[in-house]
Amino acid sequence: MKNWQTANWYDLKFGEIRFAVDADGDGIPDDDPALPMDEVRLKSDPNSVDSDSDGISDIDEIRFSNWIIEGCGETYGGSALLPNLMNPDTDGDGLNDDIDPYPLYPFEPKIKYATNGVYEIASKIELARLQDQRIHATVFAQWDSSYLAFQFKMDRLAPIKLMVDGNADGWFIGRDNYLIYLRPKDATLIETELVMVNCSDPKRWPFHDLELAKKIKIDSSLELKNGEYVVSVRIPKDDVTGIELAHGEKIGINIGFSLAMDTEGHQRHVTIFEPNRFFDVVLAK
Ligand SMILES: [Ca+2]
Ligand SMILES: [Ca+2]
Ligand SMILES: [Ca+2]
Ligand SMILES: [Ca+2]
Repeated sequence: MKNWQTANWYDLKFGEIRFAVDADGDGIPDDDPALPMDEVRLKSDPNSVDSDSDGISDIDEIRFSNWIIEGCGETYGGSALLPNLMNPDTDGDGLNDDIDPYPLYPFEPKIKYATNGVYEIASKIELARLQDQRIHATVFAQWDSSYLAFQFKMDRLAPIKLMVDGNADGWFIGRDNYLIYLRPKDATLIETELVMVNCSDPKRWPFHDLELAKKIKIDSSLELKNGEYVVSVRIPKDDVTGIELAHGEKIGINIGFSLAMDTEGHQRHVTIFEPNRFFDVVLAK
């Protein structure tokens, strides 16, 4: 392919070339309902490549999101944020889009170190929040030298799916991919299932590594406190799989609450972040 002529990339084998008016030449057409996006629907300025003058071009702002609300087994929960080309601080968290690491999520992608160990509930720091008509949940997270800990406070009992990509290098890369199901059995009993997705060797199939999962002990608990359900989970440090607990480590997470079945009887999860997408957080001291 390296000898392929550049012009050949544009040589369509099917379909037809369509011309659209793009006054500012930024790649977003002015107004063409036959195309997936245009400046009219985005409410952006057809004569400016950076409609809100925040330093990020319109075309780059569109790429903040994958534009999917209903994903594969997952639905974006709460009031999903889509790029707003006319607002320099799309998520309204005080950080302008050009310096905000996640312009569509109004929280800091950081997990703070727990000076007194992760058992100290009072020092748990809020990471994310889901305000959905189906569930209100707050996620806390912290770490110490032995554990990465998450806590979920919910107004109703719901099974939780927590995905952790230990090295934030991709779900189908490495042996660092933790799929943790937390299933409440009654008001104070929770069942934990760990699935290790081991993609360290492309020849192994299926990726689910039962032997590896057996070696890892995930602690979890469920309490009913002041009318809220509190699920706590601890993932032990593991240099082999990739849960290295140190300042500056990056970890990918995806969190969903199982609230309904789809038409084929599979559980669907309402997610805090965009469906089927990881949110990278940094361990910080
Ligand atoms: Ca344009
Ligand atoms: Ca902009
Ligand atoms: Ca912001
Ligand atoms: Ca990975």
